[in-house]
Parts: sequence; structure tokens; C-alpha cells
Amino acid sequence: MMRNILLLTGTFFILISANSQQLTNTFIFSKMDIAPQHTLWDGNQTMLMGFTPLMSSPIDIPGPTLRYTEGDSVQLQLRNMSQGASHTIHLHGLDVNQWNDGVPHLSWEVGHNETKSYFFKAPHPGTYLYHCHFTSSLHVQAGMYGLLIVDAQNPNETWDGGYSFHKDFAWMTSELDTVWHTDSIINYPHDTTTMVRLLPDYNPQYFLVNGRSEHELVDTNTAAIVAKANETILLRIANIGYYGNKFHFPMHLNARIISSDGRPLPSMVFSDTLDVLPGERYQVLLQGTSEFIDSISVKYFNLNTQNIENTQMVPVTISGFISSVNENETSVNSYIFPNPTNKHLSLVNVRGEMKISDSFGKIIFEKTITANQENLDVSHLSSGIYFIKTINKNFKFLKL
Ligand SMILES: [Cu+2]
Repeated sequence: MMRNILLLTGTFFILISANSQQLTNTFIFSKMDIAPQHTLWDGNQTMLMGFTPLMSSPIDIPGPTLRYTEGDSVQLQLRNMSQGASHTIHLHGLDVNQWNDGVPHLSWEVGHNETKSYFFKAPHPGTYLYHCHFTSSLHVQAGMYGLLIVDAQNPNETWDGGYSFHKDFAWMTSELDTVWHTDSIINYPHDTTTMVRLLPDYNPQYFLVNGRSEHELVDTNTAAIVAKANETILLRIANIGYYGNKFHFPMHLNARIISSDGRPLPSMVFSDTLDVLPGERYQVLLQGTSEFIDSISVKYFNLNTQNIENTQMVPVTISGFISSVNENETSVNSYIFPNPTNKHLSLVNVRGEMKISDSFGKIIFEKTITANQENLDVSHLSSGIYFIKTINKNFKFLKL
């Protein structure tokens, strides 16, 4: 009898679902720079701590986007290659159990040279983020964050029975204070028993969309949106910074806010502005019905003072179904950005002789452009309206 009881208690049952979903294994590394090697938009370099897809990959911000389909069974492995610091992966906003949610004092952490796994079943299609939750105020600012996207079974639908879209773009916003990225803070010996660190006041000098700023945002691989008229765009937004963001969508993009923090809103909200606080995620549908070039502005406001400290502009190009190239133009996609500007002006697909004149017609600058993108420093120009004349196209640009 005793033997039977022992046998019974030693038996485990597993349930195999007939509707089996995909098994996904993701492996990421946590690393720490030992010298400044991440280049910012102005050429300055800084050190990062972060997540990388390969052992050999340099640290970038954000870390790799983790993308799954609803119902996937996920094993997320973290190999800690940082110099002494423990790390976790907190799946911010995702419905997973506490043991697999990467909050160190509620479960466990991954120590130096250790590899451990998080297990979860990807729930609720939507936009999420992940970040290290070990001394998080420092490790998040250091760069330990990334996007997590759960697609619906139909990848062109926001969720089962939700809105359909043609293409999606994901923007993760943050800031960077290089003082927090110095050797004495990031590369500090991480002894968890004695670690009492006094962090300096947070005064970011860099304001980021997908880890980039200023003219870097013109690149479609970074953030810029390019679509055709009447295509429905799903814009995924996640803020992992310590500032709030005010988004402004040009009126002719017909912005509709459809979800907040991974859950559908009861009904869509038509609005050309959206405030996104730290940790929040939103999904917005955009649809340009005619051809235009404009930009979505992101204003970064200090939560203590409510003051807007920086504005980044991300270009949006909506092209017509039928190419309407003017016979005097070589390309419909030549444009200048941002406009108006106060510092830097990027000229995209503007080749050949280029002249800038002031409002009196006096030429103040001329150059032959050979690259696809030319970045001009216009910070020395006083406020006003200027004209850029090229062989094929004339632009009016406004200096703030
Ligand atoms: Cu960490």
C-alpha cells in the first residue's frame, strides 16, 4: 500500500493540447561596455549596458525586439556576460506569472556568467516592453531595455476581431544622460551587499526615438514612416524614458488611438495629440488619404517641472498610388527635414548644385551634393525664411 502511494505521488501528468502552438526559443546576452563605443547623433560616444542578440554584437539601444505570435510558448534565455552585475528581464505589461516576470525580489536574478530561462505563453496581442529590473533606475537608463511585440494569429490584424492594417512601425522613446554612463557609475564594482549608490540628478542631453535622434530619424530603418496613400499604418509606441512624451500627429494622418498598455480601448479615440508617460504603451492607426511629406513631433517633458526640454521630428512620407512625378523633378521622394528647424537640416535625395538664399534673394550658401542624404548645420543662421534652390526642385525652409 505504502509503495502504491509513493508511486502515485511520483506520477506527473502533462496535458498536450490538440491545438498546439509554436515553440519559440530566444537567446539574448546582457553586456556592459568597458569603454565608450556607442556613437550618438552628434558624434559623441558613450558607454552602455544592454541586451544583445549575439555574444559578438555591440550593445545598441533599444536591445533586440522580442516578437512572438499570440499563444506561442516561449523560452527566453538570458546569458549574463556583464562585469559582475546581476540582471533580469522584466516583461513589462505582459500577463506572465510572477516567477517568470523578472522582478528580482519576487523571483530570481541572473548572476554574472549565469544562463537562466523565463518561460511564458505569449498572451494578448499588442505592444509591450522589457527591461532589466535589477537596480532598475540605473540599469534601464544604462540601456537595458527593448520592445516586445505580440502579433495576433492574423499578423495584419491588431487582435482577433480587431482592426486590420497594412504595415506597422514601432517607436520606443527614451532619453540619455551621459553623466550616468560614466565609468564610475556604469562600470562600478557591483557588490549587491554593499552597493549604495548616490546617482546624480537626471539631466538628459539626448532625446531618443528607437535610440536615435535628429537627422538619424530620417532613415526608414530607424524611425521614418513611408507608406502609400490609403494604406493603414499601425504605429506602436512605448516610452521607457523618465520623461513624458507629447506626440503630435499631422491632421492629414487621421490618427486614431486604439489601444493602451496592451489592451484595446472600448472605442477608438480620434486625436492628433497623445501623451505617453514612462512605461506606457499605445497603438495608433494612421492613414494618409493623399500624397504628402510631413513629420510627427515628439516633445519630451520633465515630469517634475512639466517643461518641454526637447522636440524630435520623425518624417512621414505618404506617396500616391500612381507616381505623380513632375517632369521637372527627378524624384518624388526628395525632401528637406525637419522643416522648420533650429539646428540641423537634412536634404534627402537632393543631388547636384544647391543654393540657399535668404528672403532678399541673397545667396548665403552653395554646394554640390553627391550623397543621398546631406546634413547641414544651420544653427548659425538667424530666425527667418530661407529658400533652397536645386536643379530640379525648390524648397522654402523656415528657421525657428
Ligand atoms: Cu541589469
